[in-house]
Amino acid sequence: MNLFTRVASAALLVGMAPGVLSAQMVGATSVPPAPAFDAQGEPVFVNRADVFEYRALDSYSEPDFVSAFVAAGKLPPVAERLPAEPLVYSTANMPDGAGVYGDTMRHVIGGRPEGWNYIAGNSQGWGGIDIGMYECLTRTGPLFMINSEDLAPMPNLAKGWEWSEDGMQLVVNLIEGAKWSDGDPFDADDLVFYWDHHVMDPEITPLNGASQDTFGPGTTMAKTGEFQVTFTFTTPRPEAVLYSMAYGTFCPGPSHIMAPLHPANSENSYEDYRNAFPPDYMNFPVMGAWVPVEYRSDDIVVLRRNPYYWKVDDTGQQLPYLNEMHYRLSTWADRDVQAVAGTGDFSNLEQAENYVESLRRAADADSPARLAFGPRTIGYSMYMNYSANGWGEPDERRQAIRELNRNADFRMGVTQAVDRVRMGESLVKGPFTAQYPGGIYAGTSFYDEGSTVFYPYSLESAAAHFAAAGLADTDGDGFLNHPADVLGGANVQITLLANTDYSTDGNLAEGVVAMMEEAGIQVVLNMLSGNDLDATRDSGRYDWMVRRNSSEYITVLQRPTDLAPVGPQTAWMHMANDAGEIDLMDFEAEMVDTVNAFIATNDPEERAELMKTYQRLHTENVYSVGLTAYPGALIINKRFSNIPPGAPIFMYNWAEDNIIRERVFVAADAQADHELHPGTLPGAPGSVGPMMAN
Ligand code: BQZ
Ligand code: CA
Repeated sequence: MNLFTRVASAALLVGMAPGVLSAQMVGATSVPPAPAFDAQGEPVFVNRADVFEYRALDSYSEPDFVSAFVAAGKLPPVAERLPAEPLVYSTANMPDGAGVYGDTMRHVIGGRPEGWNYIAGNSQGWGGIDIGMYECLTRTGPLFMINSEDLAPMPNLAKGWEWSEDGMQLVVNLIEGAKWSDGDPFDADDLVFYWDHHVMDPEITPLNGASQDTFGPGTTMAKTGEFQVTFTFTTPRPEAVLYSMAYGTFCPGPSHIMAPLHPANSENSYEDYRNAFPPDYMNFPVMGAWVPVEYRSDDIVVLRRNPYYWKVDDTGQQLPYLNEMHYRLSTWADRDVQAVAGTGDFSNLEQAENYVESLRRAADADSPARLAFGPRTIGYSMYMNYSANGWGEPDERRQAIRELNRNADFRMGVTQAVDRVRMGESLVKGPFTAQYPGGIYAGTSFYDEGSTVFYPYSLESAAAHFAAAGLADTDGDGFLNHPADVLGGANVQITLLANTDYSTDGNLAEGVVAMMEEAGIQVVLNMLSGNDLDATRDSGRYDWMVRRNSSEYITVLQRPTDLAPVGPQTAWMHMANDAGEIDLMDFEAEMVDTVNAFIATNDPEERAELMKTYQRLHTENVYSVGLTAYPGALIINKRFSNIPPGAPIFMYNWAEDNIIRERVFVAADAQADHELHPGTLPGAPGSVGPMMAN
């Protein structure tokens, strides 16, 4: 019996049949309207082909200092370093036209590199470092500026693709003749190594979590040419899968360096392999525009331009324009501070507590940085661990909580104990935050208000639902107890996992603790740093988790497999046990069917209808407890050119992808000498530091 049949509601709302409610219970209402907040700056909408195409140019050029390496015989001429038909960016589509070489973008990040083995699950510390190093088959970050009638993933390492007549196969043609940053050829073998020994290897979870289910249950991939692979699906033409071939889930590694160290080809354990390229292993071969040449622990990662980068502008200049990339290893809050102060160059202003101060500083006429708010796409939810059949070997206490999490009345009590107005105002006052019930965000293309069920804040109703869930404060200490036959009738005690790298996550988690205490539920905080949090989450060692949501609730098309437990290892809050069994609740099974149907269809109307069904299932059953949603702002130093107007900090991907950094430049008269290794290029894989021309 799901929540739906128990909850009476204003019938006008979503046409639900009124259910049975006890006197004190308060039923569903419509979502309170969010305060109006207009994004600053609108994108200039174009078609994908207006941005770039693949073709041969008559001649190519490179920075003068790179020509010195060619003259010294250390590098082949630029034409030989490029593919036959490089990716050619149209300068007409560049906001400030063709760029000039030089200068650096100084990022500040709050994560820390574990190593360069991205496809075996190493984190590089986020903040754009992985986005710039590991390029993927398709690209979706820049889709924020693509006309809706042309909306589909952009080509990238995959220059084109075609569906078989029956739609069961997809032939993907790779760029031909491109090279890794150490000169080794990029080809289909790199994709086979990634797919066979990472996506399909149950012992390995690539960073951003690609598994076979990411590409559709039962999907296979085979090499069908030196620069061609063919996917075979179990349902016809799942075009959404092309989004999964973008950043995060299909960004192959350099198999010539990695395959010999994989457990399949060596005595290495999986742990040895995962850690085979530690952060001080320099010049790790990449397809990205910049290569790591220096690493100082807790200080900085420095990258230099990749001399084999396979993209040019239509005047023939090999990209990138910027010679160097910095990632200062600090905190996320410091990223905001340094960006507005001008000692850093870039920030996604996403911690609402920093808005007022950042706005004040940026409003200054001589502020070094531009600050522009985008759409309300930063949002937080609380997720409950629903796995009650053994995932992560829970002890008796954890098991009791997981069973409570699966109780519809318990979830209803929790969500109605959350005062979302107070939650938002605890971060920042003003028109920023909206009351967010969970699921797809208001204002995004698949959102439907009529399908969104909102349960208003009511401690009285929460208490009634907790009572209906069998909880009572039997020892009178103010906290609800389990029934006598569960844990000896002890107090309910819940651990709440949250990310200590962001003050926002901590503030929201503390808000949950305080509001649950008011409702008589004891919650204990477990604050962990990003890398440790991910490991704890993926091993199931938590009861509840505060999470900043990703693109699945904004664009839906990016990461739809994150919307429901469609596979045994795809939903962080509901994983299968060691036997591979996943104990879905009825409404979860309905959500899974809805998401799979969404992935399997290309019909816009069908997709819209399926997402209405999904949104109703998610919100009426309280699949997650939405907390708050608010707009982010992009802060970029004013010396940079070619920043696309209206670039959101997060939509299909983060702004580090969206602004197309390989096209960004600094005009000659605005260049600052921030380069730490001027005149150098990345050296051989594993060698220390950058290479000099002579
Ligand atoms: C942006 C982003 C670029 C990951 C990360 C970090 C990890 C999560 C998420 C964001 C950081 C910045 O987000 O907060 O503004 O620069 O890196 O990747 O939160 O802990 O696992 O999903 O992207
Ligand atoms: Ca008690």
